[in-house]
Amino acid sequence: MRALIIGIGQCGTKIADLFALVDFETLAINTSKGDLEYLKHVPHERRILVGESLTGGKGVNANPILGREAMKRDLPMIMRKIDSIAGREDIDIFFLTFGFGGGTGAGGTPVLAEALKNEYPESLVVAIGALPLKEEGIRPTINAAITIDKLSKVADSIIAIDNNKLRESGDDIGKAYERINYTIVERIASLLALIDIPGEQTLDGSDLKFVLKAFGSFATVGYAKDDASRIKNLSRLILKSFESEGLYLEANIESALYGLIAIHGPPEVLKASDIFEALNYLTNKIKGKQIFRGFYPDPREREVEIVTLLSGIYESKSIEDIVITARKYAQSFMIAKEEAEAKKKELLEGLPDFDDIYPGEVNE
Ligand SMILES: Nc1nc2c(ncn2[C@@H]2O[C@H](COP(=O)(O)OP(=O)(O)OP(=O)(O)O)[C@@H](O)[C@H]2O)c(=O)[nH]1
Ligand SMILES: [Mg+2]
Repeated sequence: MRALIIGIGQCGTKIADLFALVDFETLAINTSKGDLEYLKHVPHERRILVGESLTGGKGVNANPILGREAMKRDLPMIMRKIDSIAGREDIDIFFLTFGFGGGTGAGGTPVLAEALKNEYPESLVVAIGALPLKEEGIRPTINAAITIDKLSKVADSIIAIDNNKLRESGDDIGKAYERINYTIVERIASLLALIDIPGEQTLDGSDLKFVLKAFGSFATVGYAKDDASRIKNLSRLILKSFESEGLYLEANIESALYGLIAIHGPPEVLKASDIFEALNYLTNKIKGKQIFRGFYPDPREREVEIVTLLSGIYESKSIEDIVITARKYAQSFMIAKEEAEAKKKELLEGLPDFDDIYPGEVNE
């Protein structure tokens, strides 16, 4: 299984930087030169500045139209770079990481996603995006709603992470971002690490691709971990990985089509009866009634780690809140704009031109 992580914009490249730290193949794309320089782990030749002619390397200030244009202008160069990274060997999944609320990531990600789908029809394109905090105001919410709509038409799945969940931590914002970025990377990295390795019942790349090929609907990655000595019934820990704090997204898991679950830990704790109890419960709960599973008993382990993936989700309060707020705003904005235009016309109607009042001032 070969994955390429492509970070777009500041949030996205910070997440890609953490993936690079744990040895994933990465690429970082931004309109801000400074933000690219600030990265620590993505190799320098894998950092791409886009839209320099448009922005002078200074970012697009949450304007997704500029973000989109920057990506379009430099798309041939980016696609050549990706082609040189891919070489002859296929890339199974492109993970595009970004923040939904800014300009570079929100505007540029759908452009790149579409180009990748056209150029690499056998590969999956999975968007991993952070949803804006409510306090950030209306612009990030609108950027997010429109970007969700665009990605839902080109990406295979959208893994949305709700930043509003950060608030529950009480950390300062920088720390909270760092923590959530770390969490995303830990979950995806743990999941990918368990694909194509030996185990009791194993998951392979085609299982993961099957689950993530979900016509641009939402997906979420859950996680639970505990010390093996503390576990009385593993089924409880499995169910916990599907709960709200496990998932980082307010979503109705019953609306999911597919699930995937990977369990790693000491053999004496991975009891078949506990595992099947939880799996039967979950299989019946989700709409698509299919859960792929992998068990990886490892006598050297003292902890049990569970990574879950649910896809095909179409009921999510986090997403609905954003879409409804953006639509309401757009409607009232359009009405206000029409009113302003009508009022302006009414106010200025019947005014003469200068020539009507000052005739003959200029000799022709
Ligand atoms: N989870 C997480 N969210 C972030 C992080 N940084 C920014 N965000 C969110 O992402 C959105 C802003 O996106 P950025 O990535 O900063 O913007 P950008 O894509 O670089 O675009 P411009 O700065 O406008 O050029 C906001 O909604 C933030 O809440 C981060 O490190 N982690
Ligand atoms: Mg930026």
